[in-house]
Amino acid sequence: MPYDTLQEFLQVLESQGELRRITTPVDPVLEVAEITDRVSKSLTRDGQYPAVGKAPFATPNPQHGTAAVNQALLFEHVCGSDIPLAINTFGSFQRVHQALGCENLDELAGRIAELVRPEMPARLMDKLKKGLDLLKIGSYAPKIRTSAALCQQVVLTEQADLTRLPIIQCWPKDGGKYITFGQVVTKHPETGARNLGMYRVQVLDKKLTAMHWHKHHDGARHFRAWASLNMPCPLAITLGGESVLPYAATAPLPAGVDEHLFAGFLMGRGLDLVPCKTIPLEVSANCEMVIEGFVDPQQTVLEGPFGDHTGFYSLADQYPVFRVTAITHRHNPVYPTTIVGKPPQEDFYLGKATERIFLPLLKLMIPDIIDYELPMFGVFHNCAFIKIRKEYPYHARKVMHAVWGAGQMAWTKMIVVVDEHVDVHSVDDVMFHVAANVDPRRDTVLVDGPLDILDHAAPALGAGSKLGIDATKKWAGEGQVREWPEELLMDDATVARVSRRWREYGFS
Ligand SMILES: [Mn+2]
Repeated sequence: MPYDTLQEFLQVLESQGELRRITTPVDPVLEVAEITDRVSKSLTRDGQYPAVGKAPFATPNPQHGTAAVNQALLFEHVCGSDIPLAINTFGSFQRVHQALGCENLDELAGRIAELVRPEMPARLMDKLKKGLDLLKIGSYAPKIRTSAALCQQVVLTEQADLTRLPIIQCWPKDGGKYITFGQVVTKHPETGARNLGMYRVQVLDKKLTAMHWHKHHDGARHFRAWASLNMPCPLAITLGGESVLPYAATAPLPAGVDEHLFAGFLMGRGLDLVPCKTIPLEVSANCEMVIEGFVDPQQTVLEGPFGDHTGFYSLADQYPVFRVTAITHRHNPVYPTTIVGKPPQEDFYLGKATERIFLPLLKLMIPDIIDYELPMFGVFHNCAFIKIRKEYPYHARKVMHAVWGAGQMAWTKMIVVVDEHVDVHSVDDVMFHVAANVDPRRDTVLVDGPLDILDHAAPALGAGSKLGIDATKKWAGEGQVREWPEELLMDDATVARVSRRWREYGFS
């Protein structure tokens, strides 16, 4: 089962040897980030790096000395703050499984697939929305309570002061310190639809931050709706809470679906929400800490640069300001945070959770897809490997174009399509078939279209070209004028027999 609070989750991790306490005083500026980066790029206790059951993409950096163990970290003494800091809590497959309360992600994917039944509306995201709407009638809807809440054991209004929190700066050229693991709650002023999204927050002063979000984010939509009424947008940054909340806040749900409902679905019970003290919003009662305030529709401020999950700095730009009206927290709270940068870090595992959990939905949209992999080096949008069972000439090209028309997958800059026998989760196996099976002039496709706005190589913001590589076996109808040789593959019976007798040969 998932955990009710961050601290419960941390206690269990510690009892399993999955959490390390660091008592040495550390600087919130860069030092926490550098320690955490080394730990996230180390082997887990069971020797995995970074993926379960796969050959490693890279090995830990030897110049980092004696390898650390990839564990969650609890920094008990961050200089300038009395509050301990938790990081890397989601930084392995095992810890993500635990936070989401599942044995493996495919099991969860199955539960999502059940939400999307055939009699539902035609468009996929409508199906998911309808399925999630049905949950509201069930027991997964959040319930608003007015009894005393854990996250409001201490209420600070006048004395609210962000500079007392152990907020970190991740990279040398970042614009400043950022809250990086805050689940941001907003509501649409007219529909009342609630949203939970994970957006970075740059701290500017005791009660002032910049509010960063991309135009297509639900939080930004809510803000624009408030701004069009000339009203400040109430907003709460929640930290901690149910162990499923950070994932729920990052999952690509249809607009208009409350992520608290999805979190309830993952928890197996509706979340308890509690009204905020100074703004008209409700937040999870089990949070460690809540920062309440309003986003000002009149004023913007320079936000950034910020070292992003692409491995590059995102440029500074103008964003609205957020004015803090209160900070509430439980007695002895823990402050959760994360870092992003070159993978693998925590966000890699949260992204993998989405890749696996949403595979059944992708298959519904594009039934040709057997499986796919967003390889770690591609940082989500730069590259996708797609496996198909090829049935006709140019089948791979049809699938590329379908992917470039499918929701957020449309932003994928490079697509490699492989045949059914290829291990789509192995970079080596995929690249073997790219190198061997591709005639570059014939088997590559270049198209123009929308791209991830974080793609700095795109000539214009969010727009540029994309590459499709057909690494499948070529057929006569695709311009293959001579015979294609057969690939070396052992027959299934022999593979099974040797596996069965492996120990008999003296191997372990
Ligand atoms: Mn949303």
